[in-house]
Amino acid sequence: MARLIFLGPPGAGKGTQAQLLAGLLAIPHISTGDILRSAIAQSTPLGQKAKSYMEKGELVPDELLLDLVRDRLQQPDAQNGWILDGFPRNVSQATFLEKLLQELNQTFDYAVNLDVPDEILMGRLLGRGRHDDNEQTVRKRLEVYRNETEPVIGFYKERASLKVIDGDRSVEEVTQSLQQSVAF
Ligand code: B4P
Repeated sequence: MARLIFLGPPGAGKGTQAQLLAGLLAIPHISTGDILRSAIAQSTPLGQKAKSYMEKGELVPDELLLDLVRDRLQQPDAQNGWILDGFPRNVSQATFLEKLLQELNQTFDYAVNLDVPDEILMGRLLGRGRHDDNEQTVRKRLEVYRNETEPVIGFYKERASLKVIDGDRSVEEVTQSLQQSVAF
């Protein structure tokens, strides 16, 4: 059983690695970004509220995500492990998650920071071609990451549960390193 939180800047490969590792460990990959994109595609009330924030490269307001994460972690398939990808995105979400896990009587193994230099991130995101991957939005997402998400790394460092993985390697090498360091 593994319970892992994936951190890292946009384009670090959180989604790529979380999906691969979740498949290998047969646990759910819970990506708040994927959940929001699917809500937008289906034009649900959540999607309608999230759309403009995501298009601008801003974080979606916390209140749209907290109940969603609470519900998802209580689903039967999440009782034997999970990989949380893209949540928490700020210290207030991290504090919420800490309390939620206490409530659910769950602990997590590691918060994993995938470390990749900015110039590489830019190239990856602009090469991916997703709707929110134009240059202006990507710059905004990197700025939001520095201001709001980077402090989350300190949050987990203080709790001695942070693992830093060099994400500036091939997809296979990063997966191998994750298997050795956090999922065995
Ligand atoms: P996310 O969906 O989380 O996406 P991301 O951070 O941009 O990308 P990720 O790091 O997963 O990169 P990927 O593996 O795809 O967030 C999107 C938006 O959703 C946010 O801006 C925000 O608005 C909103 N949101 C989500 N969660 C939220 C929350 N909790 N609170 C508020 N708002 C929230 O990789 C990127 C590219 O690199 C791909 O093309 C991939 O193929 C390539 N790549 C990956 N690994 C590689 C490697 N090792 N070498 C070369 N290329 C690689």
